[in-house]
Amino acid sequence: MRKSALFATLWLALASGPACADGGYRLWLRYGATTVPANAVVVQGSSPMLAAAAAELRRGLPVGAGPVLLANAADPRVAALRLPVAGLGDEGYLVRSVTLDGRAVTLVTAKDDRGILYGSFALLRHLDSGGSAAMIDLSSTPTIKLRVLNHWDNLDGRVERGYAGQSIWDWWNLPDDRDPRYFDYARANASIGINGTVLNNVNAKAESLTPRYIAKAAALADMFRPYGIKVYLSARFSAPVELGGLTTANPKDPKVAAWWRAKADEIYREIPDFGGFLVKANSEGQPGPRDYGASHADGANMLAAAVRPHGGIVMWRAFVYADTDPNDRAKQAYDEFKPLDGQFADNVIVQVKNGAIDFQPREPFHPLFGAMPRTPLAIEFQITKEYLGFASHLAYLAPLFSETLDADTRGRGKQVTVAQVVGAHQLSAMAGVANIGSARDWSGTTFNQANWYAFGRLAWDPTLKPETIAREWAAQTFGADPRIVDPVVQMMMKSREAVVDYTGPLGLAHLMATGHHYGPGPWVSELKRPEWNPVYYHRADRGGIGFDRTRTGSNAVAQYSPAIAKLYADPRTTPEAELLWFHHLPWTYRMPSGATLWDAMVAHYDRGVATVGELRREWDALRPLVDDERWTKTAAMLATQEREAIWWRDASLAYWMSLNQLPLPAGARAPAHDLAWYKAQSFPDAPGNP
Ligand code: GCV
Repeated sequence: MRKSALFATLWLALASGPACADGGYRLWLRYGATTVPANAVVVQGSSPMLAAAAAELRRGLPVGAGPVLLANAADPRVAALRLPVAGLGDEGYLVRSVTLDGRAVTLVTAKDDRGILYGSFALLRHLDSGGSAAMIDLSSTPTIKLRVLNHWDNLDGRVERGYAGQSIWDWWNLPDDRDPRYFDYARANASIGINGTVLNNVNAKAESLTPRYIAKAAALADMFRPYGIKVYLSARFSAPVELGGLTTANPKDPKVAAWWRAKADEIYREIPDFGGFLVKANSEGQPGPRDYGASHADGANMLAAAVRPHGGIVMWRAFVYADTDPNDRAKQAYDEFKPLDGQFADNVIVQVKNGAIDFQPREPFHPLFGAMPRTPLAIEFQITKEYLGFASHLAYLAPLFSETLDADTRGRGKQVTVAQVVGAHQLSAMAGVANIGSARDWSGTTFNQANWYAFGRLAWDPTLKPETIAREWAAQTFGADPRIVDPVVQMMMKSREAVVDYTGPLGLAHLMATGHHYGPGPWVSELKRPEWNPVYYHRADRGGIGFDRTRTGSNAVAQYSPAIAKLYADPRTTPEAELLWFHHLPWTYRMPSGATLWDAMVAHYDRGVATVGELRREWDALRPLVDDERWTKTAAMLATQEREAIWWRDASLAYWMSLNQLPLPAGARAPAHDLAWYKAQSFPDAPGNP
């Protein structure tokens, strides 16, 4: 057997079978116990980042592997090989099997140290997902510049919409306690190309900008730096009043601007490569420039001026809506931001959620994508599953992410995808609301780790296919054995659609219970702000269901390009999956299948529940191939999911039937309880509440 084939076989054997238990702590970086000798990895040059890359290879390369050479593309020996490195951009890498001085070597090269770091992880990913050790040829450059996690972590340790324990930042004991977990966090993020992290909640406390907290953030920044990860902070707009004793936070007041400049200088003295600020302003009670009659651009530009001398940026969120605005909530961000196109400083990026409401299991892409050509737009996804079953439902989110990234913003014939809009500017970013917490397995269960992984991989390359990502994640997480990888990928690929089916099919959205957003509450109608009530979104009554966003309704369709607006204006050309997002239709409306809308809805609810039953059976069959700890926890999670999928279906159907007075289609099971029973369920202690 050739050395390379022997090496691959040995690697597969070590990586397959029930891997030793660690409660999921090692994520997808589950290297074997034996490390290669130090001289199996040779580094040309020296820097903390190169040292981190080499250490990772020594930790992760399979026994017998090597030699691996890490060297800059400008190194004379590398240059002499005349490799195709000219096209590599910042952070891009080339990993090649080459012959150097008569010896076979795996070369990891790039134009910068970051590229070498990412190339090293790419090599490990390749080998760990069953790739051959012979004739390696990997090359990639990221298309999105800033690939950033947003932690909604509060300074008291709670995580808003976090379902995996407390915050991983032990704020109290920082900066002294440099928990090794921070180092593993950095490794995991670097392995998927994430290069920034916002440490604190967008519902920010001004205290995070005090010297005490800046020192804590600086300690984290020191640990993350060798892994290419910059630290950012969410900034509370009223901090000049709360911390600086000023009487105003008006962005047009020179004293306010001076306060922020001094604050930025102070931060950069402690964290020289500080990334900048993330701001949630005039949204859900947060302060902002609108409090002073100034625009979002005025507010963002004032902060941008403060960080500009240091090379920092401002990520300014477009997630704004107000109960004082009688317009459709889905239209409000566009109405507020579109007129500001071209008015933002060039170190501001406007951060837009994937859809116009709020991280629902399915939303059409946000109409701002494609509508602000002169402004860099970051896309924000939620990795934590506030509306998709918290940590206890299996919902693989790459299909959701890709659905938005691949959406055409122009309409037939002139395709410009959301991903292309996001990547169109020098400053480009993708943000993901983290699902990371103090839980031993970081994300609540093993399958939730896949969403963190998928976010990073898609931020690096938005054209990657969800199935490809699932396959590489499954192989690294469970071993590159097709007996487990194939069924796991199959489970993942149908999981998100199942959640859509049992929570809100055919374009329904925002049907969850109050506050914690856990479980069904489509009947909720008594909350103070109209747009906090599910009835606002589904508008169901005796006659029909759905939100009319066409010309006869809110006309939100007009915010899309003319070709897309035309498609959405007609229920016959609206994608079935988004039907009730755009149209209010009679329960008896005939679907293309010939079924009535009501019968089709019931079929979706039933399909969702049935799919979760399949997931359980498929996981049961994998018991011999997964270590007990991870298998048992996932089995328990799937049992919860099945019970709750039935709850969602039954509660929703009981409520719809109370309105439409229609019988269930033949063969459909009646809800287990009456509507009053479902309405009486209460979970004030559900996790993740702010
Ligand atoms: C951080 C939703 C969530 C809030 C979150 C908000 C946001 O409304 O429920 O918890 O606040 O989005 O994205 O700012």
